[in-house]
Amino acid sequence: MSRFKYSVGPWNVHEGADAYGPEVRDSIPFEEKLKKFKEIGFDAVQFHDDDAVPNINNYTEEEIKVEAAKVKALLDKYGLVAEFVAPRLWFDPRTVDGGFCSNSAEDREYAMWRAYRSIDIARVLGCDKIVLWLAREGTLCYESKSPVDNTNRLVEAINKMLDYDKDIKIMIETKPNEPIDRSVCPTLGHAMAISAASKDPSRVGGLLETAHAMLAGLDPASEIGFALAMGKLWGVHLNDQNGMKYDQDKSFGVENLRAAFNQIKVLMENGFGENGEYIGLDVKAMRTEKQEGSYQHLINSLKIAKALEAKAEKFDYDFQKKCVAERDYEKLELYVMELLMGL
Ligand code: GLO
Ligand code: MG
Repeated sequence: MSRFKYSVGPWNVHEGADAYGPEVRDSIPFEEKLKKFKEIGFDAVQFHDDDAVPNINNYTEEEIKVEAAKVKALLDKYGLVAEFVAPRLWFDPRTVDGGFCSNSAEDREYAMWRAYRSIDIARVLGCDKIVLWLAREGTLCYESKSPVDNTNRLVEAINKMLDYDKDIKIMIETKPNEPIDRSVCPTLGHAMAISAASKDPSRVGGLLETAHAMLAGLDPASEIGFALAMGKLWGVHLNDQNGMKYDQDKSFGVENLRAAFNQIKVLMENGFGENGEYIGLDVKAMRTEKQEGSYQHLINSLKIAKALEAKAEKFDYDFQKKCVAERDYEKLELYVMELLMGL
């Protein structure tokens, strides 16, 4: 029995296209995905605004709420809830130079429109969390934008969102690069500073994704611990990553098992989930996977996460204290390895 509740996004079951090649699997209808998510053992679903309301640009504000209500009915039908809604500010031609930090005032306004619509959709779906994954906020050509303006524009956009809805909470999902070169908000330390600079720090927190921490050259469990210490870790995207290269979104724990164990352990030690937080698994299937394997990476990630919960449950804190008292960290390290290897 897991102590955590797990969440997933519809984009985590995908057709396998990458920057160098087209789709290799068929699309699976949204409702079918929901049904399967529940069967596999997920409790909640994550949304982009246009996952909930496809072709969002073609609808009026009222129509968007009507469309979102249909999705809410589907969630109810399968006993699922919505965890968050994230404005997708990286697809539309108006977000080509960023959203909130775009050099074009008109495009910044469009980004705010998407942010407000995401809040409306979240409300209809029955959740109060908005995720900002700031995909294109930063620079490709360094001299094209001022880092000071970028930061101020981000704070300004967040303040407007906080004003728009007095109960909404914003989680910044940090990432140092990809698709942007130099991101405006690369680490959770940056997210915490943006939170402190906002008009209501109590409603601005962070979401840590394993792969994103590794891309920044940081240890994911330590990033998680840092935000937990601030009381501002409201979501995680657990996955894995083999070194500092393109964002891989590999199944949780498959590359760095000990680091994965320590992510689960720090979440458990600090009561993550007790205020309704979910563990999101932001994982993608390998492109080699066949149609039948469209969900295998999710099944694997859940299995590994739960197995690591059981390992963390077994962790001998008395032994750890003894090793610390004797300052025998070699002994402690071997103990951890034996625990993980089942020796
Ligand atoms: C990409 C991000 C992305 C976000 C999602 C929700 O690197 O991890 O998958 O998590 O868009 O905001
Ligand atoms: Mg993510």
